[in-house]
Amino acid sequence: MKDAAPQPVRPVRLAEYTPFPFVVEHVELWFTLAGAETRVRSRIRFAPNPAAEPAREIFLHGKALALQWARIDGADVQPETTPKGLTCPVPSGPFTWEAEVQIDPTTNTSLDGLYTSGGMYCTQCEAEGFRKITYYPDRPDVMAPFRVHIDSDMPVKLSNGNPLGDGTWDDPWPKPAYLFALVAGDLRAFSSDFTTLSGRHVDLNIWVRPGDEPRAEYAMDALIRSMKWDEETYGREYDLDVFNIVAVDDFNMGAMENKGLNIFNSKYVLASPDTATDSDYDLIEGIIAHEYFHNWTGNRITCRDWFQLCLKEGLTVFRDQQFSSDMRGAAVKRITEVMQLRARQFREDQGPLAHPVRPEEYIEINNFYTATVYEKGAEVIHMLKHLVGDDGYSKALDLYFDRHDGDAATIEDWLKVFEDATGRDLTQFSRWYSQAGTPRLSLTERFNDGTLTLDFKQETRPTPGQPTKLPQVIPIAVGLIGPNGDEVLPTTVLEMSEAEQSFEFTGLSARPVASVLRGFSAPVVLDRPLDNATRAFLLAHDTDPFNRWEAGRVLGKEVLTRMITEGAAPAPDLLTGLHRLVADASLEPAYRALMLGLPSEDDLAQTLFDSGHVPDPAAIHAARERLLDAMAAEMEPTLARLYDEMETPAPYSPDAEAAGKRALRSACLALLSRRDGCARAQALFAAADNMTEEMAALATLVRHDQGAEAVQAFYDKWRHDRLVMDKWFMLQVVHARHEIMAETAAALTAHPDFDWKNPNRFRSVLGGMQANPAGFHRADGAAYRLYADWLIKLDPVNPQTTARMSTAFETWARYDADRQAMMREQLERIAALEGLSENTGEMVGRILG
Ligand code: 0A1
Ligand code: ZN
Repeated sequence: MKDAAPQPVRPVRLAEYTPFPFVVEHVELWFTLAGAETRVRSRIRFAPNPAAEPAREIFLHGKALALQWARIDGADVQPETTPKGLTCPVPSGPFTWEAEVQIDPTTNTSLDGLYTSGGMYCTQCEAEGFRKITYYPDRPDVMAPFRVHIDSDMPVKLSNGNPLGDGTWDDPWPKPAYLFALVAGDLRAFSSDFTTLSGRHVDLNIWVRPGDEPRAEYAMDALIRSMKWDEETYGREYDLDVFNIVAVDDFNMGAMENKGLNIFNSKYVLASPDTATDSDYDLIEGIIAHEYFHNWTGNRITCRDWFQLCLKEGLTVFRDQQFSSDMRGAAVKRITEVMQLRARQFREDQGPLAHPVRPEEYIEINNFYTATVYEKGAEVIHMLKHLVGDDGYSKALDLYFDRHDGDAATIEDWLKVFEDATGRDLTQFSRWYSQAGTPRLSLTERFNDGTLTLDFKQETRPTPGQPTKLPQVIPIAVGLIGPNGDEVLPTTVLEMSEAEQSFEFTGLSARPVASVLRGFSAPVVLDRPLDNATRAFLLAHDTDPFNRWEAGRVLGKEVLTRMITEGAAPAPDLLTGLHRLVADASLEPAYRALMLGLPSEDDLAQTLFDSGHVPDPAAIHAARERLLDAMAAEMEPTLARLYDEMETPAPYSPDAEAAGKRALRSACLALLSRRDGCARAQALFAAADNMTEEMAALATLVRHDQGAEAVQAFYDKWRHDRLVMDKWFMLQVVHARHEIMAETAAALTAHPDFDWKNPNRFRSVLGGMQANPAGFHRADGAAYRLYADWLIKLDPVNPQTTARMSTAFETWARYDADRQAMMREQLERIAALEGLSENTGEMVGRILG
């Protein structure tokens, strides 16, 4: 422990952007992959940047590099080096920089830069990993074509662009260094090909470890569908002769869009019916699409600086959401998106880590790959599309690709194409990019003489660094339902731009019920006082499928709130309303499965906190359990019938329809186990021929404390399979009784298979703890201590993953004084560590406030 507080680090600021004084005309790299003595030689052609102030010296980023020699135009130079890079005097015109560095990928546990994973070499350069490979202007606005030579014993040697043979690769498309990639290993390909709209033949390969080839089939199928979809929907074609994807086991994030050489966490590539769940298939499809779509939104058009991260991420998430919606059905997809947005982004936006979609400063950019940048960034585009219409959106996007291909662009450039294509002024709209916090929209209603008036107010609470907020443009999609359940006004988009604004609907013969914020047309919290009966009416009759689900959600939340704060009983309106929907065979099974889901414990904690209560995690858990018991009792015969009807025939197929049936069947199983002593779960566990049902059965058994034998059997069956074992670890923690969750997690971290340096394995236990809120917030603080112990252990090994995982504590301010003190104690213990990474230091500092 240190005596003094850590030295403050100076943040990087958007306002201080200046262009780099040089352009890079070409980069050539020679890698000699020799374990701990790996060498990287570079030859870089620089020229003065006409758009910047002339400079007589150059600064190149570099981190943990052993410089062997450096030359400018063939003459030796002795640059001045620091832990962050080097500075060297340069000629006034164009010049060639050459240098050689030695690096050690074998001990690089940060998984950033060049590292080894399971005997293969691979790279991760976003956001600032390239500087750990060689000296370079490692900033996204410096774009250059690259040629790469790889000298290695490994049979497969890959880099960006097109292969020239013998481990040499040429990427003609200028790119920033964060899109550089290199892989070398004993790999096998699952291969296919694709012919683009204009007739370019593209070889497609997914590289995996020997034996895993069959498990890449689904990812390949998703890739081909993504390539076709981007041609049909956005007119975007692929632009190289080959597209490679590599699966690696040790990876900090989901996947990475390196030009022509995407690198994936193996969890998001490999799938077979016996090892992957429906949800894995769904994620693989979405992430394959996301990374592929980056080829245009991210790679061909990149970001000027990291403050513009949402330019590529918000748009690419929006595009992958559109794709999944086309593949799997719009209503179910939208509901799951919104559930995730609320669980991750609203939580972030309402706590100490709130930041704008385009942040204005950072210490460590890796801490800003957040739900706000990604998911709220996508919601902002969703709203833009509402405001300008489908036609306006498509004109603006065509203009964006035309005008900015090859650029490192900004949010201003992005908004300008919408203004130019549609004639709309987006000045006020741009506040969505600069103001943090979730707007709260409140609604009251009046009906007089055939006129319905909706009175809206918007308010955004202060967030760190932003004490006051201005009104934002909020598209509010509204429909009206008549008393007999018929729609009397189809969906219409109201545009709210004032702090308070009213909208009138005239000529109505009877008072309708308004369906407001249809399809979740804006990322806001809607506060609308409504009685149970009206909510139940919307649950039965809303013609907008999202809002029909939402009516059940809000009703569920209100019922649970009353159960927790007033000891009320589960409301019959909710039970009968849900029962009717679940039994309605005209609705798709996936949608009915979502109807059976209740608001999460974390969501309820935030709702209670917002309404002035101090949430008690154990009481929240208990109320939810009581409501689930009541639902099971109310619906038992229907659930039993559906459980049988929703059985899917062998062989397993991951398609959306079959997955929907299994989702409904699993939801029925979970409720029925409250009535049948887990008889069905035991039988299903013994008989399941696919991982979706095997996991559903095992989770149910663990939840009811009947899992001991099944847990052992599952381990014996799957111990050889890393991805399945991740599930085994996680499931036991997530579904543990909250009273013993901390001990369960502690025991699992002592298990010989708990390879904690592997991020997937680490996240399976520690992420599992977060997903069990009553266990995480146990009154004696045992889980807080265990969690912090592991963050402390991981930080020196892998700062990025540690920093991300520290968000488990971001909600500390919601809870009672004892829990607050215990959580702060852990955060302060971490903050005081000697040698704490800047990544974790920044996060913990912001969480403490
Ligand atoms: N651009 C990737 C996400 C990503 C970001 C950072 C990484 O390493 C620190 C890795 C991946 C995406 O959006 O998929
Ligand atoms: Zn992305």
